[in-house]
Amino acid sequence: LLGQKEIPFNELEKAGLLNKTKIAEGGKKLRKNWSPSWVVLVGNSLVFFKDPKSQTPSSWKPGNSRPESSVDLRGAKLHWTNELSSKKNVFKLRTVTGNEFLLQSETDSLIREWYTTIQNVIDRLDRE
Ligand code: I3P
Repeated sequence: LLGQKEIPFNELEKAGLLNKTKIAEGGKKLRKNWSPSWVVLVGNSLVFFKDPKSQTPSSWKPGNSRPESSVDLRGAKLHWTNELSSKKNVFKLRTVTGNEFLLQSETDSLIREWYTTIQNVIDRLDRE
């Protein structure tokens, strides 16, 4: 887990509010529980924060709050999905450890940006 003081500011690629649910842990299916999450893409990790109230992408700073969890993007897979949710604009993120998350936004352009940016990080890590 990324500690709150350990996030190097220069590696912060993207931050924003998405709807999130974890659907599997170590390959084992979990019950869905959608909730808004403040999502930060930093270095090789996607970091999730609770309580995104009054955050905006420009005002968020590392150290403001404590991460809820983080995901190592090395070897991860992204897939758009229409089958795993009744919501629109949903993609699945699967880690090498078999943790699966759905991420969603009502805003098409916003979720597409997240997909592309996360995929770029995964591709970069694949080339390393
Ligand atoms: C779930 C809840 C989720 C829904 C899920 C339901 O019910 O309505 O929002 O997922 O559908 O089971 P509950 O609150 O009783 O757990 P989506 O919004 O992503 O469709 P699912 O079981 O078909 O995944």
